Amino acid sequence: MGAGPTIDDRDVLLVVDVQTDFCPGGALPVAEGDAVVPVVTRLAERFRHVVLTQDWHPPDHRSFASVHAGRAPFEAVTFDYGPQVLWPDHCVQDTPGAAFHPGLVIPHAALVLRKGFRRDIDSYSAFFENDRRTPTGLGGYLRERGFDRVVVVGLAFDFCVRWSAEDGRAAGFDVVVVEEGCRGIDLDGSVAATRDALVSQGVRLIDTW
Ligand code: VGL
Ligand code: ZN
Repeated sequence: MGAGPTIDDRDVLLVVDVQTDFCPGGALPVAEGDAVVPVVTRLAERFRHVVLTQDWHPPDHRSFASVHAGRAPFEAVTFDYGPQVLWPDHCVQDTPGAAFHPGLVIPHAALVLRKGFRRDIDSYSAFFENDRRTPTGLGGYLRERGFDRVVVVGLAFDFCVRWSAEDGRAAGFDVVVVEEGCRGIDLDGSVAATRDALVSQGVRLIDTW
């Protein structure tokens, strides 16, 4: 038993992008990204309902700096749908880097939601692609399953965790982010900005559960 709030049948754990490429040694490593693996694995044992997301890009995905002549990874650009960071090639469909970290053991996860598979649009959020309009279907799934609280952990805190938490809240779910189960990329202060944004939008941030 953990020390945190009681977990019941209306709670779902959303595990965001705990994939090899986001861990040290991967293509887009998040500092200490692998440190979330045991935390998330243990937390998941206490949830009956778990959903995993998996960043899953075609090899020529438009978020990759490599497909834009003269651009470097981590540059900020503007696409037709708004601001976009250009990334190193990562989480290419069916490559080892796109696999879940081998230490992540959540056999009872009911759904693996892949995102970012359309070549011309990135998808940080588990709910909407980066145009903020194209739904992934997760909102409908969670509502139909009767969940009312979404507990979010994973990588990276300031990108896919942030966007997923914000969209979950906007969709009407209670949203809790457990920071011990997250690590961030931190571009230009984005970790601090994420904390402020989440709190101001009514997402509960807790250190541990
Ligand atoms: C992510 C950058 C690019 C994430 C995914 O999972 O936070 N970040 N693709
Ligand atoms: Zn990605």
